Amino acid sequence: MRFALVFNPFSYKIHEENLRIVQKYFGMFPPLSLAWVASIARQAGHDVTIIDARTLHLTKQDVLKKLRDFNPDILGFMMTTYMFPETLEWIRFLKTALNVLVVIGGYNLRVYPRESVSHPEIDFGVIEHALETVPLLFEAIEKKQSFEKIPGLAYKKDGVVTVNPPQPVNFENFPFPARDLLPNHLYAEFPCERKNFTVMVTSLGCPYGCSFCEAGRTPFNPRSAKKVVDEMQECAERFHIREIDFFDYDFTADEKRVVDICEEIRRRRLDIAWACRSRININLAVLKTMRAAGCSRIYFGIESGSQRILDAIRKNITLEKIRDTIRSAQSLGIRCLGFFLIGAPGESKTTVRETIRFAKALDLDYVQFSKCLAKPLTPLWQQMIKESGTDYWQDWILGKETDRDLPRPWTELTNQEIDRLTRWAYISYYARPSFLAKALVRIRSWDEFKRKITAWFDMVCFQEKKSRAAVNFVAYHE
Ligand code: B12
Repeated sequence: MRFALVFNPFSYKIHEENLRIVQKYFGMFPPLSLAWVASIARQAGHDVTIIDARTLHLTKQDVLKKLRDFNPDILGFMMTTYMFPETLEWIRFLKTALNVLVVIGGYNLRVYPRESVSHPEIDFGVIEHALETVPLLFEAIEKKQSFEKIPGLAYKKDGVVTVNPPQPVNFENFPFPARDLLPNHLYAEFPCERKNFTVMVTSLGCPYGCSFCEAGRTPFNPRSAKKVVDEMQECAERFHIREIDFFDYDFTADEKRVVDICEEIRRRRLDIAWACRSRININLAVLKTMRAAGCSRIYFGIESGSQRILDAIRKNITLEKIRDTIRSAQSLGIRCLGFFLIGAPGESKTTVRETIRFAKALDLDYVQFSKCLAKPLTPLWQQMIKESGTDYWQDWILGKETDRDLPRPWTELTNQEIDRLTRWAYISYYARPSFLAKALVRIRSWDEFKRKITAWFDMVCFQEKKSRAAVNFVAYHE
């Protein structure tokens, strides 16, 4: 089969958890999910291409032209809940022009498999992982066999959506993402210091149960240290990658695995700077090992400066532990970024002020304040459904809802107040002369200076009163 995967550009949404200004400067990231699917299909003997229309700034017409040259039998798209309608619009356009089969996958299929596949332009949906499902699906299409026994597949049988339950997969058995099909030299993230840059995922799931996160209590499914470092080495040798951001929900969940990865990086003398996301419960000895192996930034989920809020969201950490861990990481020269939530259960103006004060006292290199959102599969989503009597996200997937601010029945703050407090949190954090002086001293190149100073001015001086939806939204791109 000839299989073309398309990553379409996406716009800013009102219901997003981040302010528009933050989305704008996030960066350009490789469509990693599609790169996994591509390598899985290729391993099964199919011809595959990926068109990263977002990064290459391609229009629908440009993509159509490229697809006509490739002449696919089947098109593939990744679906998140939030960007579903606009990806569907791309699918509609390309399917009408090419009249080929369409398969979709991605996180949204786990939440709404039936609703996603109910649209007439979708032929197949892969509910969880592509590893077993895609090779079996392509074989069944080629041999004109039944789809009944293919695990993890949603398809239409006599016009009715049928869902075959998925089977668990072992992440260790995945081939490396097909980065050879991507424009690796174009990717970067805001705090990035070296190029080429990429992202990696080395584990699935998260054993913790925070109430705002959809990954809570999903089985932790790690790849071995050897496999992880083999992929890093491939990145360095084949794609000239010198900086990697590990996007795992909690890269440090298994201490022994982290130490093994670090020792293997050092043994192979890989010259790669890397960053990762971690919970706050990580000790000085492990941090030292990470630093020695090239870890330059850690993104910590801190969420709040109020112990009451931390307990309400079931974060299972203390303010004291946060201070301790950040101090340890900083003492080793690791740059620390804190993720914070505004508008969490039980939040008031007072607790937001506590959070801002706490973030400043931690003296973090970067902070991100997100508006707490009822994301699908979270306890907060269940609460929103119970209190509003409808499932906004389900209606959104079915095309019955518009992009709008969602209710937050768990706090006394209004959406307007949450928006204003979030903007204020950023401005009061980043506009401090002490922060600016420290950040300027660390800048290493003219490009980095331009990127950071423009973002700073945008954030502090020109930020809009309320983030607007934007069809022509362009993320910053170096
Ligand atoms: C890397 C990443 C990105 C990258 C690359 C996106 C991409 N297409 O690869 C960037 C930074 C661009 C990105 C952007 C966004 N992302 Co993102 N991203 C991730 C992240 C961290 C890792 C993805 C990954 O590689 N996982 C490992 C692989 C093995 O698993 P997988 O992605 O689930 O893919 C497997 C299956 O889902 C399936 N599959 C996936 N896609 C397809 C497509 C086809 C055709 C088939 C057959 C199968 C298939 O097969 C894959 C291999 O088994 C995940 C979180 C996570 N840890 O998974 C979030 C995640 C997928 N992203 C998420 C979100 C919200 C977004 C954004 C909306 C954020 C924003 N506001 O801008 C955008 C939307 C992008 C879009 N076009 O829709 C959510 C989705 C939640 C939801 N309910 O839909 C997640 C789950 C994070 C989270 N916890 O919130 N993201």
